[in-house]
Amino acid sequence: MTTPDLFAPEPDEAALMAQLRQTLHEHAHRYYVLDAPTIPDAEYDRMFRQLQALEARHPELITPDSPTQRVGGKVLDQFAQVRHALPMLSIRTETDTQASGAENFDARIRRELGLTDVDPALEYVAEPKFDGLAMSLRFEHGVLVQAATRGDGEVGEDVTQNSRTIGQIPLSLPAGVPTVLEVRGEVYMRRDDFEALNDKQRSLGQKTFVNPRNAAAGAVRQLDPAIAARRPLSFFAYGVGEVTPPDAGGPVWQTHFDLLQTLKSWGFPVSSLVKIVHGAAELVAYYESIGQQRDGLGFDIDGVVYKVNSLSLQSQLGFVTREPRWAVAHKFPAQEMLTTVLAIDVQVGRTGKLTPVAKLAPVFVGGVTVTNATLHNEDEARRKDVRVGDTVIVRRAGDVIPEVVSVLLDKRVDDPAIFTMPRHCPVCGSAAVREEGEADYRCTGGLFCSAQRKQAILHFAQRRAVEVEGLGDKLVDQMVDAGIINTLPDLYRLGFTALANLARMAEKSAQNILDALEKSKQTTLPRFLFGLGIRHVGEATAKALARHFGKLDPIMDASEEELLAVADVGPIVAKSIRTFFDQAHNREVVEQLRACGVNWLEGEPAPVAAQPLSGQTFVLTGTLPTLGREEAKALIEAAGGKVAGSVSKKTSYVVAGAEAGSKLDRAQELGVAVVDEAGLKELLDGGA
Ligand code: D41
Repeated sequence: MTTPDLFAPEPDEAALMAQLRQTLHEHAHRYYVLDAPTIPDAEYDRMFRQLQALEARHPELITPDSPTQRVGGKVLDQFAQVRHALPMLSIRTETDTQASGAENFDARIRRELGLTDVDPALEYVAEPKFDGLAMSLRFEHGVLVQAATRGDGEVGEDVTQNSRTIGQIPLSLPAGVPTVLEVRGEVYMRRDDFEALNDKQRSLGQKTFVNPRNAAAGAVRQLDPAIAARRPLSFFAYGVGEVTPPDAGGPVWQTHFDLLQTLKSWGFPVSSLVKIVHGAAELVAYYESIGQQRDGLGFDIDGVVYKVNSLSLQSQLGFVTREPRWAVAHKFPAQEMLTTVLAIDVQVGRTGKLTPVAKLAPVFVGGVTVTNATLHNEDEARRKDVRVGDTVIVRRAGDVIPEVVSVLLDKRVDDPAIFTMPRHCPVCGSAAVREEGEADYRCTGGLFCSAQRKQAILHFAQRRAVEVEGLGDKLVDQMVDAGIINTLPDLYRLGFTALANLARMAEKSAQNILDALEKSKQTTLPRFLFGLGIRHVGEATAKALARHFGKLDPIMDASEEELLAVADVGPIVAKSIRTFFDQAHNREVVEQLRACGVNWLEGEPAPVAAQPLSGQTFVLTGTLPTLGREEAKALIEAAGGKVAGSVSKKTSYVVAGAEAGSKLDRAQELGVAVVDEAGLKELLDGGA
């Protein structure tokens, strides 16, 4: 790719404009589709402005595929209707959300093709079912001329202007493509883009969107293209409509998979999760595998789609009433369900934060049974106006905690009371206060509040802290309620009799708890620090503190300035650590824990100089030959590196082992370096 020299005398401005369009188009593709830009944004902007300036001088030379046309045109009062050249078919749904539901499809296809058990397995393409809205993009002579929503399949809405604002949709295609090409696919919004959009809406005091699909649909159907342009949308291609090959005959696809690969080569985003599979067993395996990856994908899918790969078999199978016989959508358990609110409780967290929680009639959503959904805080509960008895939509998508998205107001009966936040802690009765500028109410009871005490103990005993195996919330409730534990050190003063005397506590279990407590005494400094539950000190910060100071006492005595010298510690965290250790009772807890025998290996303060992996981020995928996952993570962190859960442009290395999954595909897509265990060890030794 060459950058045109804009300062050389250029008599033919039309040619220069064409060249700029082409260059900008290639960089936009690298940026939006491949996620691998090769020029700085500023350089792109410079060329973009240059083209804009030329177009201002020669409006007659503006082409519909010019990248300047992405930023939106005039505000519409309504969308024009468009008749699809070929109807947009709908897709038959297999609603059985068991993986074995896939067998029904294979059995039906084999029956319809007259195959018997002795015939070989059929070849299918399996795709994720993106949860967005279907769109048809019409290109004539390689230029995007029309985009339409699906509508009723025959007639949709003309959303051409808005589609041009979607960076992932090419405005023009390489030479040699069919003279007419309709590409069909799904417009969707990534979860991170959705969260960011909602955060922005909230901060502007505007209404938030219920889910990424609604936000995407709203953006596509936004009459003001300038607003549409500010909504971050993405696109995946999954099929074609009308295709008129150029005179030479052009590409003729034999299979659906070929078709998708060709679309990809022309610049359309095609998901790397699309796979060729054979027979029922592999369909089932695909359903299960995508189901497991679902939460971590970064965007919502509501199932998978199976398609017969061979186009000739597809035409042999044909369709019934607008549904092809050769494809089926196999749904996953829904991520949104209706249920009713039985009560609204207020829970007290470890730091005293009061959280309103809707107690729900049990409902199966996103693959689990949900009985609680957070209402976040008072403002959020009021905004959604959730009341006892209401019928609500609950959503559980990704790894996020279940949430009430909205109330079906027309299903509300009587006039239930509006939710108000209690002014006293529901557990200890201390005053609950909401500080100026904060969204949360907090119980002021501190460790006087048994809820906070219980949470503090659970936090300390959890696997990621000192780990007391078998000490769960039921047992902690019992111990605190029975008064045998008040503070953390009390844990290590428990006698066998006190434990065994608890209701439903067998002698064997009591001994197991004592053994687990004994074992937990031998810990590490980061685990201990994290376990103390200092506000804003999570695992990563605890590790950074331990690495920086080596020992506990200097941390307890460090000034805010000294704390600020630790990587990742900002003013809020520094202040919180200082405040914690300024409280005599907190220092007392630490001393008593040490006196009870809780210990760790103290180290030397880390040299400030660079560690081999400082500033680098790793993503682990698959099974490494000798190192366990936790081990690899610990080694990387000890060398100053970070371990992240998902691959992005910022990832330095993906460490791949056997059966590496989509993270490896993603790394390859983004051009992120991939190393194996041996490669990782070299890096750890400083051989980067
Ligand atoms: O991801 C999707 N939502 C998706 C939708 C997909 N991966 N493939 C699809 N394939 C088709 C056929 C088989 C008709 C070409 C579809 C849809 N249709 C579809 N989406 C909305 C209506 C139909």
